[in-house]
Amino acid sequence: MSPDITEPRPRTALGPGPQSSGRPKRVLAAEDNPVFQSMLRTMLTKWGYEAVMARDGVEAWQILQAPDSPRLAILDWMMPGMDGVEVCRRVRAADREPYIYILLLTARTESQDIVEGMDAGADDYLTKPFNAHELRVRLRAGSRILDLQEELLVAREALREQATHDSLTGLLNRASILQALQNELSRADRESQPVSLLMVDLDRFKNINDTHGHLAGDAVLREAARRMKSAIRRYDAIGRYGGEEFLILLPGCEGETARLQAERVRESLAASPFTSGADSVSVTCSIGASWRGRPGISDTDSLVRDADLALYCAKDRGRNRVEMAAAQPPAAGDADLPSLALAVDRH
Ligand code: GH3
Ligand code: MG
Ligand code: MG
Ligand code: MG
Repeated sequence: MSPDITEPRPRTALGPGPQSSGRPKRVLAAEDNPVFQSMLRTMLTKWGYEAVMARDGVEAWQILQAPDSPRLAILDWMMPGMDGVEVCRRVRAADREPYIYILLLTARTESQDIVEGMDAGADDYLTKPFNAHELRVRLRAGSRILDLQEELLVAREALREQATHDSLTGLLNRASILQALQNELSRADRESQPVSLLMVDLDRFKNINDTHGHLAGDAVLREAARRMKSAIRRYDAIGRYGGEEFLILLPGCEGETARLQAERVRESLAASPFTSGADSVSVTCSIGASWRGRPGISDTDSLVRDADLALYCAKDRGRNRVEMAAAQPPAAGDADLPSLALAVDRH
């Protein structure tokens, strides 16, 4: 049953003041009339909000465009420069996240006016002169909606993270790293830049599982992911391609630069043993690198296939090493040849 909002009520009945992550919630109050302005400021502060005041619509719109603007706004309808309804329209047209909850204050009581205000995107309205308790409970209702929306955004972000990342290592998952490669190739086309791809496979990883158990194997995968991630540049991308296989994208790299980068990744694992409790395990990896020059014709599939072939050679030649595939020739007619192939540079 809803409480009678016109009745005075003890302060404690409304619980603690409105907070957002430990700070008082900020409320924008846009009002041109100095008497209403100071009333609003006093009430908001008393109710535990942080009041952010605007004297007209232009100022309100400026405040609401800032990235960290208040998410609750009380807008007077009639204001010089830009009225509250226009501010509403602009906020909704900007369609920003997180949502801004707008309460319109109006002296108008005609239902067609109310419809116009709500149509412009207001969430609620109060007619002047308004009852303080009513404003207070309506702000609380708005605040609850914003809290719910924040929970939804957090849940959506968690789902996105789950769908795009590998749960064991926290790296991009297979679909995402392949998508990143696809995006990078399109960008490289536009900017006429080379791209390299490393396929990394841990050496004799089955032995690690067999000797130390699967949990230790999992810990090795996590630590290997962490080390490789620290070994690459900020704008490179790394993902888990399969069990103990990883893909690393190196935008802007070709030939020797890619090989040096691959050596750095290899070294990051081989440099020191992995320790877990009393156990100490030496972990190495083999890396196959493919690259596309500028202009290049190779697509995602051919780069992956070529890196895979080069990786196979690295395994064949003793593991804990890097092998480069030759760059694909730029001639369009050669695109389908399984060429690449087999030309693996010796280092
Ligand atoms: P190579 O040097 O030729 O790559 O030998 P390898 O033992 O690393 O290769 P193989 O393909 O024979 O074995 C890979 C092993 O990785 C087998 C599989 O059980 C293990 N593996 C795959 N995913 C996971 C995982 O998520 N956790 C653990 N602990 N092991 C995994
Ligand atoms: Mg006014
Ligand atoms: Mg493997
Ligand atoms: Mg392996």
